[in-house]
Amino acid sequence: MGKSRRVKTLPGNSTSDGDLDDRIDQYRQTAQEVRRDIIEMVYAAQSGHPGGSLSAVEYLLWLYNEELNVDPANPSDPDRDRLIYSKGHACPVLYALLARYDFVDCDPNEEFRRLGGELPGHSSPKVPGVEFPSGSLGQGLSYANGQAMGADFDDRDYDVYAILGDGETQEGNIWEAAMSAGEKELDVVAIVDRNKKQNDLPVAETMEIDPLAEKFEAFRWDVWEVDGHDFGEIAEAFEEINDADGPRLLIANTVKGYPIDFMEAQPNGYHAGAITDDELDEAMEELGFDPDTVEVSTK
Ligand SMILES: Cc1ncc(C[n+]2csc(CCOP(=O)(O)OP(=O)(O)O)c2C)c(N)n1
Ligand SMILES: [Mg+2]
Repeated sequence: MGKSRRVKTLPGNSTSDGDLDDRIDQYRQTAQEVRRDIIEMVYAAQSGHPGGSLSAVEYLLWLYNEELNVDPANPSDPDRDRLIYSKGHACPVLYALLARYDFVDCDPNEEFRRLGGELPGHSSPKVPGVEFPSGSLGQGLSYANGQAMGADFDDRDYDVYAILGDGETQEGNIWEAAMSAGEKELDVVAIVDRNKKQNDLPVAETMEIDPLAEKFEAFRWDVWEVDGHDFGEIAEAFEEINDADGPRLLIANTVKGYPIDFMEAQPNGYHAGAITDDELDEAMEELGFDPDTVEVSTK
């Protein structure tokens, strides 16, 4: 595993110095802003995937601020760490972060899901800072394995992270990749967003994936499990993850649609859809923003 642990100081509102508690306070505030950005983006486009974006905010903020060695001025640097975002339908969160940290300079509220727009509805590497063309679920872990093998072939010292949906782990390709990463002891860190819901229904009612930890352990992975909305738990897990080698899985227990009540209440955690005017106001209030100060219009 590479020794690069901290992001280069990212522009915008990145934090990576100072006391851990202070950093976590800052991340908590930033998380609310990122959630506002997600809701605005999906409202403006009148389509998109807010539920699985809202569940992914904390661990992605942690990666960008604490782990990833990436540089918006040189997003194709061959030595950059690789973030393979495999659940690419839930890309509003990724775009919100890439805009915040200056990888993209367009206005996501104008470009997301527009015909010919800069930010396609599933994350695409044509967007600076996006590594992997997603949309067809199940492929990101294999791609991450390839990147980890590439680091060895090219004698490079970058780290590889893969973000998977929990419903996504129903895909057969995930298990082929899990098996080969274990057998070849590949340096891959995977995070499963265990929000327990997928596109229509809860995961358990579609096809249960538990016991997830034991399944990965059987393929020789080391596994950590945290509350995926708790920066303190994420920080502790990464202290150990960073000291380990080989394939490592972080199960991030999250809530799909968090923390917006009407989204969480849906059987699919508001997987996808067009946010109405009333829902926009309600979501902003729940996030602590005055709806009257939100300036966003639909296309
Ligand atoms: C191969 C493939 N099959 C089906 C779909 C349709 N699909 C889009 S999102 C989704 C559910 C994903 O659920 P999960 O992985 O749990 O993601 P999250 O809850 O984080 O949104 C499905 C089945 C797809 N994109 N790709
Ligand atoms: Mg899910």
